[in-house]
Order: sequence, then C-alpha cells, then structure tokens
Amino acid sequence: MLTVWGRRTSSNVQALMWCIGELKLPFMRHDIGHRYGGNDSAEFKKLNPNGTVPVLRDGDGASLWETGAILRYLAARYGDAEFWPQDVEARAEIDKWAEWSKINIALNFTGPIFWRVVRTAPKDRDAEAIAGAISTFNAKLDIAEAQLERNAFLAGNKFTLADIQFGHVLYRYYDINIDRSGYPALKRYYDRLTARAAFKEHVMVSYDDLRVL
Ligand SMILES: N[C@@H](CCC(=O)N[C@@H](CS)C(=O)NCC(=O)O)C(=O)O
Repeated sequence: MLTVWGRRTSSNVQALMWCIGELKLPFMRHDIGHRYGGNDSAEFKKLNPNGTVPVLRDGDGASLWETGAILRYLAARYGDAEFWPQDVEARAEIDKWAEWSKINIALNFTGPIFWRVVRTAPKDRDAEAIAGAISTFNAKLDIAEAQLERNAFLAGNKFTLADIQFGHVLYRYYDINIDRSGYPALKRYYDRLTARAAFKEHVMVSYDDLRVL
C-alpha cells in the first residue's frame, strides 16, 4: 500500500496521484499543506525536511520526496515497458521529456502564471508580469506543439511518464482566465488527457481553495 502526504490542490500532488491512478495502485492519502497545514510540524519534517508535499512511502520503505524522483520510482517499480521502458535509451528519451516538462512547463507555469492570476488578489495582479510570463511559457509551448503535431503523446505515440510531468498543469492552463491563442495540437492532446479517468479524478480538481480574492 502506498501512503501519500499532500493536499489534492497541490500541482505536484496531482502529478503523483495521476501517476498512481494510471498505474492503478492502492493508496491512502493524508491532506497536508496549505489550509490543512501540518507540513511545518517536526513529525512531518522527519518525512521531508523541506516541509513540502508530496511525500510518498511505499509500504515500510523510506519516505520519498521530490515529485520527479517519486514518479520515476513508481514508474520503475510498477510501470510497464511502455510507460517506463527497461531499455536505457528508450527510457532516457521519455526521461528527457519528463525532466524538460518539470523545468520548463511546470516551473514556468505554476509560480509565474498560476500564482499571479489565481493566488494573487485582483487589485495586486501585475498584468505586465503576467504577459511576460505567458510569453516565456509560450516559447516552451512552441516546442511541445511541434512535438505534439508529430506524436499523440509527448514522448511518442504512447502514454508515458513524460505525459504526467507535462500534462498535469494543463487543466489549470486551460481553465484560468489568460490569453491562450494558438496551439491546436496541444488542445487536441489536452482533450485526449481529459478522457482519461485518472486525469479527471486527480488533476481536474477545483482550485477554489487557493484563490486569493
Ligand atoms: N521540488 C518539489 C516542490 C514541492 C513543493 O513546492 N510543493 C508545494 C505544493 S505544489 C508545497 O509543499 N507547498 C506548501 C503547502 O502546500 O503548504 C517537488 O517537485 O516535489
């Protein structure tokens, strides 16, 4: 049994839970972080000295943190050869897109765009900073768009770990009130993700809790 510590509204928890859902693994999850608190307690910091979510424990194993490392652990232990191949070169191709997504997509969306639009009061929103962040983000989406014009999924024609690291931010990207012109291949890809049960359950989650009004 997997134990997860982290609130459903955390984008990193969503990536982890989506992966758990895709791999159909049994889990229990504790709400930790943001309005639930608990992540600054001494007890939680024994699990993760950073005080961040998610944290994963598999059975009686060591506590794991850093979403990318947790996802790779689950993929290596429970993923099939399509999701996370044994072949080192094939796996590196997927890992390349997964790592790229974490650094270029998730990190350029969550803080610079989502926080500025949703987790900032309207009176404090900086339209110029948001526009600049969207332009930086779009330069990365251009790369994804070219890849998705040629492939059904980010690392090829199969759903892999790379799609988890890339796709988990797209619900928020398509839901928030920003300029999103272009990217037809990305939109078709997103529509394919929204048809996946685990994506619906773990990623298409209301973020009203996070709104600053
Ligand atoms: N690099 C870490 C970042 C973890 C992180 O910043 N998590 C956020 C939620 S997405 C957090 O714990 N925020 C504090 C809170 O929820 O109270 C990872 O990828 O797991």
